[in-house]
Amino acid sequence: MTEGQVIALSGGVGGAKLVLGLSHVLPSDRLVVVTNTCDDFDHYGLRVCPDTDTVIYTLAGLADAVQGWGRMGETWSFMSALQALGGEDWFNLGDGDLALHVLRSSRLREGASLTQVIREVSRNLNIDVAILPMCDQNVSTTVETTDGHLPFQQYFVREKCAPIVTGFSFDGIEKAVPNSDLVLALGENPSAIVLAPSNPYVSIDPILNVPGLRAMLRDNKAPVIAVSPIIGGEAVKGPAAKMMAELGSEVSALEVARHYQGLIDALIIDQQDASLATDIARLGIEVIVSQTVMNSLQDRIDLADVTVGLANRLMGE
Ligand code: FO1
Repeated sequence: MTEGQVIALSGGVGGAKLVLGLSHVLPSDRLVVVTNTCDDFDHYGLRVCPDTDTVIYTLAGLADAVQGWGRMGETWSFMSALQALGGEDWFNLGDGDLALHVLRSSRLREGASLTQVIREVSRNLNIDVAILPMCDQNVSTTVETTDGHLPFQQYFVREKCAPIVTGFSFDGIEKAVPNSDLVLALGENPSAIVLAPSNPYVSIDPILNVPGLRAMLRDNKAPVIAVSPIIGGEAVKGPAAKMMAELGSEVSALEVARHYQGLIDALIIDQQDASLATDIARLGIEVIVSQTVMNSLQDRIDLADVTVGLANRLMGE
């Protein structure tokens, strides 16, 4: 087992499952989680950071794993009072979740960086794993659809992912700077870089599009391993498969391999997709067939073990 850190890039619920598994198989000082911040937006003057918050709640044992976002056992007094006052209520803010948005927004207004705020929140929730937003600058995904350009949360929540997607843009990304703690971690001989099973287009690509970051990952000695979020032609959760189809791509783990080709050394696919292994290998990508459906905590741990084991083998080669 090499001693370097495992650096995991994650979006929301799918990526967070593998991150939880990794947090069980690695000492906390050997896991660094980089989160997508292009889902982030200002709502009622509050900075909401969905993918980062899903990872925070997941590692703190507070997540509503079924819903995929927010806190378990949440109450909704704020939302019912807001509705009674006629406030726009398409985006649900639970009472406990609201405390995080209020605190974070206050700290950001005081001049703290998002990284600093996430570090403070993590410490108060007894999370030892480093959770790093991909950058501290404000960036946001615009979903280009046949109904026009939509801010990400309006596409995802208000329109329930119904519009037909034609493309994406990551507004502000050209001014984004890779998280400095991430750059440090990349310079300390990490043992693996993992693209967790999140949406390739709107969760992983925003991170890879932070100027300079894709090259830093590709050129790092550590193996770059992706876990396919597409299983049997379906996304486990969310709009990845629908987006893939609407963009005219084949909806498969092979398409995921094509999407990451040139960056990844290996792709972990589910047993259901074993027949695709040869075609993926032809792309120069090592293929590992394993169970990637994560229903139980043990599933999460087992997939994390497979991922870390693969990294060690590739590092040894
Ligand atoms: N997703 C929804 O589908 N409906 C919601 O009302 C909703 C509220 C919400 C509040 C805080 C938060 O951190 C996430 C929230 N999400 C909600 C999920 C959010 O849209 C994420 O961007 C998606 O999970 C995609 O990553």
